[in-house]
Amino acid sequence: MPAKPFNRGVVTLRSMPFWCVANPVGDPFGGAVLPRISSVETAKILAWAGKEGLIESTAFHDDDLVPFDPANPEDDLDPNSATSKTLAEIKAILDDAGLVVNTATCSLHTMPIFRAGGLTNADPKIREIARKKVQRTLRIGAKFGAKWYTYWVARDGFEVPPAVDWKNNYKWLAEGLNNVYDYIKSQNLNSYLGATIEPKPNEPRGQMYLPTSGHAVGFIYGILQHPEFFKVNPELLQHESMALMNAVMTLGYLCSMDKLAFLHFGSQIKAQFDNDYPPLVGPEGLKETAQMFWVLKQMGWKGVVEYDCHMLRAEADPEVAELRRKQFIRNCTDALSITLELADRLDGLKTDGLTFSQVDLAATMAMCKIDPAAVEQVSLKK
Ligand code: XLS
Ligand code: MG
Repeated sequence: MPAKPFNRGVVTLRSMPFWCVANPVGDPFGGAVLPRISSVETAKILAWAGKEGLIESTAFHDDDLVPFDPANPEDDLDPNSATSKTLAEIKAILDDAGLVVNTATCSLHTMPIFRAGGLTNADPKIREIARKKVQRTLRIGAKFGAKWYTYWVARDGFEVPPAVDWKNNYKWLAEGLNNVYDYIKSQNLNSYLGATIEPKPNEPRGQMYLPTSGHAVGFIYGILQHPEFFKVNPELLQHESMALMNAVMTLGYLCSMDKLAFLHFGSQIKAQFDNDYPPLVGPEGLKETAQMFWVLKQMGWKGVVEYDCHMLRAEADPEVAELRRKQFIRNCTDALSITLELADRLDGLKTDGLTFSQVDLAATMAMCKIDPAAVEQVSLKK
């Protein structure tokens, strides 16, 4: 039962990843609030959302679906393995709901062996395990028809600059990503349109090697063997807001470079840790979020919006965990609809002869559907 594409404004598909729905919402100061659910149970909630018309797509880390054993990195090639059986069960659930897979990403952050990095780990044995884990993720993604492979910087970063092998760390990273290209091509994993880099300034490491979209684009053109194959998936507002940057600029820049693959979408208080609030939730960012979708329309971009966030820990209730998980998906989708409506209201904004401040006020009135005549009457009364 293939779902109808969303195709509203710049958004072709709405994607909800496994990890966002399954998230038991712990934080560094307190443990998980919600009960953990299996990958099959998560797939069922996603299938529900697909049938409700809330999403058309999903995404996963390899570990979100099946565990990885470094001693048996090719278990997915054995059709009788527990891994293959679980993957087949999940695929049947997603197919029945018509959900397509936007991106597959390899978790190089959860297992303690990757604590000092995955693709850039100074230990060649760990880099080799990471390489095999990435290849297995690529095969798993291909089984689901994934369109992209995503490399999120994860633990490829540092806390102690003099302890970093600066002559080699970016070479190792390039080797890891060149391997993604070579493996996709050599194995004919033809569902992939390309691979993406997801930058982030910090967290979980003190500093990350590709902190911003600008760093990612520079890295793609500067060192990768196949720059045409790699794009960027920024996470906005979160990742660039953590470093006090503006999401509208990031999108304008990535579109101008033809390097915007898809969006990770959520909300963020500027300069804080990675809040991962659902879109439009939280005390700030309304204008910036609406303007993000306005600029995408100006730039003629169309593509997938993938939520990458989680419910607020404060509202997670273990007594009604499934209900909260479903409400979370609905909230994200409602927030996207609200955002698209707000962005549409900025269409045709007249800026000629206005100062920058007047443009901002006019945009705010248009976005909030405030009649300029009513505002004038109020100010004249004073
Ligand atoms: C973390 C990232 C992560 C990636 C996928 O901050 O957003 O969730 O999107 O590994
Ligand atoms: Mg993300």
